Amino acid sequence: MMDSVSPAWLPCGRHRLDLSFPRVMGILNVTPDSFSDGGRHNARDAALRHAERMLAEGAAIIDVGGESTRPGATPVPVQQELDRVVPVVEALVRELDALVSVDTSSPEVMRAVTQAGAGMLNDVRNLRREGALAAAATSGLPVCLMHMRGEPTDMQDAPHYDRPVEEAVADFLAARVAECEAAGLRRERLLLDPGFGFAKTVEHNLRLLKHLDRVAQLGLPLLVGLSRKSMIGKVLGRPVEERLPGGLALAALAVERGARIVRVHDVGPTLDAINMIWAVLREGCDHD
Ligand code: 7PJ
Repeated sequence: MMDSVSPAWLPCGRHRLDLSFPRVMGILNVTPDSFSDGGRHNARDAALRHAERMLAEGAAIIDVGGESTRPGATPVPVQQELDRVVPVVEALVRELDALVSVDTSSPEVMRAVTQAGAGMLNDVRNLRREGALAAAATSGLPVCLMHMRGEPTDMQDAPHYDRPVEEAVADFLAARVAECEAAGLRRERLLLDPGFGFAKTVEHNLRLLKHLDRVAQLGLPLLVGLSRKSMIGKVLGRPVEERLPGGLALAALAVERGARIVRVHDVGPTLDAINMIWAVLREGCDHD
């Protein structure tokens, strides 16, 4: 299972990302409630400082998001998303030389952040928005395709799968990869994400993680986002600020099941957890 991922090096604009071992993607939300310590300039500086801290803790990628995709959230107008995201991407690239991923579904934002020096696109709507496939194809950047049904506004309305969720997710992603390839996106540029918490019940999420190897079998690098999610809250009865231990357990399990990028809020503790797990998984491999 550990060697099913290819290739080891993912070209990401001016950066190359080594995926021969698991990496951490640090979450940088630039929605107004994220760094609400004053005016716009302060918010930008606070975002930069936070990114700097995550990079110092070992994040390989900074994932910038200007649209809340929490269950029930409504989409933001494109101009607002551009105003939030583009200056932060520019600053991260210029001042920190960071490998920046952008969490967006909008083709306008994809084009603008590509210009601004982003190295990866991350779309929770798997390029379903009008024009997104074409924008992603022209960007030349790697793209993370995440499984979600419906929209954040309605995705948690009694999600149901006729087949086991991991089968449904794996088949959906396989079909989406084929559609992306037909639109000119090379397979080598795609990453997959089962979309924990998106159009899924707690039981779906637990089952999906248990059988994550089913999605890993598709042979593309696997990204997972589990950090602070409500499945941890529901199983452990913890509020969002007390979900780190549960999140570390899930991150470690995801890596054991084949994940290569773990998208988290708490970079340092997550790296300790996955590096420790990795040392065990790797044991003996160098001498085989
Ligand atoms: C995910 C994401 C995820 C990917 C969000 C949150 C909600 N992108 N963006 N995977 N989640 N690829 O962080 O709780 O799971 S926003």
